[in-house]
Amino acid sequence: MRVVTTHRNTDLDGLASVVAGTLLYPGSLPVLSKQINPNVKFFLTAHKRMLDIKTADEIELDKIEELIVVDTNQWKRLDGLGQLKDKPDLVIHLWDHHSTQGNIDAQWKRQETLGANITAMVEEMKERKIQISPMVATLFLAGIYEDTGNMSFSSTTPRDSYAAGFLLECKADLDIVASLMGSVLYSRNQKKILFEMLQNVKTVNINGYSISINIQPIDGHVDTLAQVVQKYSETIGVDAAFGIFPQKEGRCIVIGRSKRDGPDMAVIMGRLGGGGHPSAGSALVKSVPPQSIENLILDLIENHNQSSVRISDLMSFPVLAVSPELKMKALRKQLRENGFKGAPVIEDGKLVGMITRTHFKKLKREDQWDAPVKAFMARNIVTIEPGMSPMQAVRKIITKKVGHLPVIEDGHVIGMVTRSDLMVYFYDQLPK
Ligand SMILES: [Mn+2]
Repeated sequence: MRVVTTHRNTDLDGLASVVAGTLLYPGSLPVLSKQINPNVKFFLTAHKRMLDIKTADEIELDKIEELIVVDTNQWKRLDGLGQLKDKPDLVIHLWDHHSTQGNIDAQWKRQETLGANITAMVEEMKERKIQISPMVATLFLAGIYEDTGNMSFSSTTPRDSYAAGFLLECKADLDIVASLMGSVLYSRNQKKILFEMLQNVKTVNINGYSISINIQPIDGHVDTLAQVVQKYSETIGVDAAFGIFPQKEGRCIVIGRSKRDGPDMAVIMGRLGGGGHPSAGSALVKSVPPQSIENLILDLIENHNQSSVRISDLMSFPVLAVSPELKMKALRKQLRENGFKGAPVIEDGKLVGMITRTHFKKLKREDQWDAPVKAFMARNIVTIEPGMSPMQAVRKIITKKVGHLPVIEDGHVIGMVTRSDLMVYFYDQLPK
């Protein structure tokens, strides 16, 4: 017997990959976990007799000779099939898009870092000219959209987009995809937990990230806590949100969500024994008190060496700092001589304003060039720390409507980042 299966808490990418598995491996039996996400449940209910899917307890495990695992590479994420781990001469094929190493030893595998796992399988079906029906194309497209956040997560690759285009050619129905995406249905239990979490919000600031960790004991079964944490994170608007959910047996479910430039969830959850993607991850932690898990997470964020670019890499320094009493005439000369566009204004070691060449437009009469800098400088100064990310700087520039961000460390201006610096970084070009 040939079985194709995926991870518990099955999402649309997981279901799509299982269905693709049945098409790529003819005669294989699709087996799903009993724990499936509400939108997967919704899809399966709507398409009842079209997909004949079993759970592990409905089949005879010792008859399985070939196992096709999709969208995960970890035994513990398979529901009811873990005992196959030690079955001799079981043939395993693996399709996965997670960047973290797993423990499923496959004879054949295709593991590539993609936005969605189904992307690689769609490519293979296209290559082999396997017919994709509109219904199946719709499910596949929903899988890609869900795992890539409608193509907006930074994990999205060009291949995900090409696969989505191909699925539209196969007549995927965007109305159904949209209703699957929009219909996150919260159960009473989920709402109750979300409500309790929102009543106990605390946030901390680490390395320029706003972080919220919420410990919320749960009793009995709760549908997809990941959706609760997602909603929590969106509602309070932090760079990263964690839910630690202690259960009765001394176990904690830990779920994390991170913005695109936030802390790497794959790394953090990996250290907790779980896994995930840069923006989403989870772990099941046994016999560690929730408070210790919280401290561990804070430690990991604090000490994790960011491999990505930080403001300290982009900023220009040294900066030309000027006194508020400096005459505008002298300032103009100094800026011109040093090739600077602006300068922080410092009084008694304190940053009191910003003066830039754009402020020169405010000067209407010639004698105003004899006035001091403080008469024209901007007083709403928005600063940034050297450890912050370029995207955090962009957000400040947009929301606070400034063009220059003095970089502050230990109360001192150590550099300057401008809108132009950021445009060069993101697009390799200056703004027009
Ligand atoms: Mn996936």
